[in-house]
Amino acid sequence: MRLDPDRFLADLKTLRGIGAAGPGVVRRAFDPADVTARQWLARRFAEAGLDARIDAAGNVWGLGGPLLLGSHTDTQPEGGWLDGALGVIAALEVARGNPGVSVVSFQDEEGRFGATTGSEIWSGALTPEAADALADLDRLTFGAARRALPATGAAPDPARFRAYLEHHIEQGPVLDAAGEVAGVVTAIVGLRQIEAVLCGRQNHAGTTPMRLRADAFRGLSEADRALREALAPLVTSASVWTIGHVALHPNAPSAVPGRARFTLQWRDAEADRLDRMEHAIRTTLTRVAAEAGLGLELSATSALPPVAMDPTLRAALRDAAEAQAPGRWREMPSGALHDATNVSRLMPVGMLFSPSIGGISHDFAEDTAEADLVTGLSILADAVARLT
Ligand code: HGY
Ligand code: MN
Ligand code: MN
Repeated sequence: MRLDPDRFLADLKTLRGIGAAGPGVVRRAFDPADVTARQWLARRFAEAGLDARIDAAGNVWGLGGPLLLGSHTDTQPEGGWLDGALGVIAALEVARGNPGVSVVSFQDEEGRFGATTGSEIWSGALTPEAADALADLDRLTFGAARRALPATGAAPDPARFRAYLEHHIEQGPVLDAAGEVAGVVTAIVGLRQIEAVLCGRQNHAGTTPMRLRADAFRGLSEADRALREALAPLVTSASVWTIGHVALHPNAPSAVPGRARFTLQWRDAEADRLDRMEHAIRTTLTRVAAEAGLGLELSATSALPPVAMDPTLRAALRDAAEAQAPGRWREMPSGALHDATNVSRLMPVGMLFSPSIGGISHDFAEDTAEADLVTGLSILADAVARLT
């Protein structure tokens, strides 16, 4: 297999130009830029001699041999140019001239509608009907959105593949701080998420005395403090939780907020600690709402379990890393979630990281040195050669 680093970097930069926003990218699942990118990908897969198709969930496949490589090409609302894209373009470059490899770009890994929706559907973790009912924060459903990208073929039977490898940026500070160029992933954390609504009483911001207010934002502020207190004895320094989306109603300077809708997401490597965190989260939110005289609506929990990487794939990645970048790599867990979590329901999975400059990701400023991208490609190709 003869890699062409210039072609690899050129493809990455062409993809970067679809939905470009300064140094970053905006390609939300099924938005016009995402549709354009996926249709471009399908053409590139076909030009590479792969059996290219887009399935009903918007996953883009380049079918060849039984070793599946890939990631995703949709982005966060303010996405980096490499999150997901690196793994898909590296997979394409490795697949060129290698009959043992297939390629995929999963849809909605960034969770506009669900959480890693495209690979959840393919892996059987989510039915197409349930997926179609998922809605984004503007209440657009997956079912309505996916009409923008007509299917061109059926999703492949997972039985045709024997393993999955995903090359991804670390999205954290570890490799960059250590001056290392590759991470062989040991495990991917589990993730859980709920949506909550605190319901108070909308009122006039000038005439409503403070003691008479049922202020939903004040409840959220108290909830954030109470959660930190409740979770502190349960967590380790690797546990995380985030209130990443907040929508106040009516969200107006002269109105006491009557409603605060927000998401709460938490992650950890241990399933039982995720359970304990969930219990503390639900009881704390219930208590704070009651004490503040606010109503509370809590959604069901969406969950992705912690997943260990396959030992054989890890060994091939370790050997390849040592061959291509002796002494400049490490084994490490993934604090970010990936499609590999869902694919692990079907087959052995492995992951390779390339460093993120400054550990920045999910931000337009996300970046990696080109030399490190090419080193990652070489390690991926070396591991594939050891596995085929
Ligand atoms: O949120 C994540 O971990 C992934 O980057 N979507
Ligand atoms: Mn990603
Ligand atoms: Mn991401």
